Amino acid sequence: MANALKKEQVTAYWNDGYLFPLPALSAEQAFDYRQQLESIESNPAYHSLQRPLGDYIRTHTDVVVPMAAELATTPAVLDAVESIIGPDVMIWGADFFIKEANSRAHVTMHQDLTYWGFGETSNQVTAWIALSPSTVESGCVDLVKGSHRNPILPHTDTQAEDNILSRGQEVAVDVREEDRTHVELAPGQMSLHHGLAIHGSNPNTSNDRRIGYAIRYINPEAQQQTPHREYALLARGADRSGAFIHYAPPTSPFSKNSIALYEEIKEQQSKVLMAGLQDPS
Ligand SMILES: O=C(O)CCC(=O)C(=O)O
Repeated sequence: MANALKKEQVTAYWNDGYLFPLPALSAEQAFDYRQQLESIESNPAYHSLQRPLGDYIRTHTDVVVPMAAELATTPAVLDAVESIIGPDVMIWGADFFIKEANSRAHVTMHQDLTYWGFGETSNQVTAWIALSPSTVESGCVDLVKGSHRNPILPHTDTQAEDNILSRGQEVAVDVREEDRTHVELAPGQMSLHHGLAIHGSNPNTSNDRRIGYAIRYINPEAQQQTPHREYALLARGADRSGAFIHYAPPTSPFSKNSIALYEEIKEQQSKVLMAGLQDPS
């Protein structure tokens, strides 16, 4: 494994709940993926799909867009992920977090595992790959060191307009400014974070878009605690759990079959992701 983590890096991940910066792509590859993404965004043919294009870009993009599945199965990324969760690696989610230049879009501080239905497991890790400069100015991800040692903490649903999260969830604890580690990344670099690590991000005050691709990797030991069906793309190794329905990467953008699969996955996952949604009023 050319990009396997060193022992000290693995130790740092488990101590801090995150690790960065790590190499994922060359700057040229990152630029090429950005261009592929932006050509999809600007293609009029993809603006009359069943859902607004932004929905497909925001979550489970690997189900409907070949370049998103290719990026999520990049060997250098999987090598680092394998160092954390072992040789059997599945993709459970793959989400673009895009903040337009000089926009108010932000992400409130939260723990990912709160609404995933897997409990407080360490059989997961998120790789966040930068496709544009991710800096304090552009609203990089901020993580709280050691916060992954917490259980799942209470969250409130803000559903605020400029919050990119599905329900605007926010952890109900005060996070001091000095406790935020700014995860600055150059295009092609990535960070890894644990699903219990508290994190969020501020608005983008730069003149460029901030584009990050967050891939949720799990291993077959991750056990869904609610009765809905779970889907995953097997990226490496094997899954003998029998608990997941495996899907293949798409071969063309937004094919009829991949859109149907997308709807099925969204319907099943929304049963847990949106469970107990609070009315903010
Ligand atoms: O991209 C961001 O600003 C937030 C990302 C995030 O919340 C995540 O990867 O879980």
